[in-house]
Amino acid sequence: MTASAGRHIVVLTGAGISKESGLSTFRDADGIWAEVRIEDVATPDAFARDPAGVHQFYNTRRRRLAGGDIRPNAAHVALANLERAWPANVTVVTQNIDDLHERAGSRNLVHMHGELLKVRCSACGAVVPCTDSVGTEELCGECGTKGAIRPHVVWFGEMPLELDRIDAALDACATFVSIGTSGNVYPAAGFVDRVRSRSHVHAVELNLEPSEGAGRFGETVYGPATEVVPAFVARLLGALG
Ligand code: BJW
Repeated sequence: MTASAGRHIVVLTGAGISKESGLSTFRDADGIWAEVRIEDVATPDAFARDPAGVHQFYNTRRRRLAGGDIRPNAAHVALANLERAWPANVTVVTQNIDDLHERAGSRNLVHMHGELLKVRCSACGAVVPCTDSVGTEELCGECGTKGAIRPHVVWFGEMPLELDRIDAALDACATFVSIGTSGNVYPAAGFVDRVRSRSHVHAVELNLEPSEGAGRFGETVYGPATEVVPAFVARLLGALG
């Protein structure tokens, strides 16, 4: 089965889609988890134990993302074009905390693991833009609390964001496309099972190599995102006639 006009599409993206923009993945041999331990930087306990160390980890990545050398690639652009041209909803659900989808032009976008270019106050919940380093003594501009500013990201053990919106999009889609994710992290890794429970949904994996859940997809295409994603989008839009 292939996607047809008038039917909603959900695209789940992971770190692999931003790899060719110069951002590291997590679980590849040269990935982030080969350099730092999850327990040291990506859990609430890590932040409670060593806020300065966790801030440093995100400050470095934030400054690089905001620095101007990292740009959306052909895969991000292709998805933005799909959203503009497809005659039904295209929802991009990204696990990535970079802003490359929005910079490419995607608008119907969910950042389920948060955003690197924002910080949040643990005291009042305010979420504010941030392109620079953050320290442990930072004052919240909204409530004035000192030392409660944290990265606006979802760590292990925390609830991903906008799950209701994601659930609604998954329940309404006719096509589910998973791009550049290893399928290791839940709940995102379970989205394919959720859509497959509706037998008419076409599930597609576009990745450099088969993911953990590759056998659960009805169609798989392997190669770099900058090649396979534009080709897949061209095929979808070409079928519109
Ligand atoms: C290319 C490419 C190219 C490379 N082109 N492709 C036991 C069983 C089941 C679940 C759990 C469990 N114990 C704990 C859990 C839950 C836990 C979890 O899943 N743990 C697993 C490790 C087992 N999950 C959570 O805690 C989540 N919250 C949660 O579950 O809440 C409770 C809940 C209950 C009920 C309903 C819903 C929720 C929170 C997870 C938070 C993840 N956070 C991170 C860090 C974010 C901030 C930061 O960036 O620092 O998110 S971890 C990290 O992994 C990051 C990513 O978004 C996430 C996924 O990684 P991704 O994107 O898949 O990257 P990689 O590196 O793994 O894969 C890259 C892929 O790209 C590879 O396949 C490459 O081949 C490919 N590739 N180059 C195309 N050029």
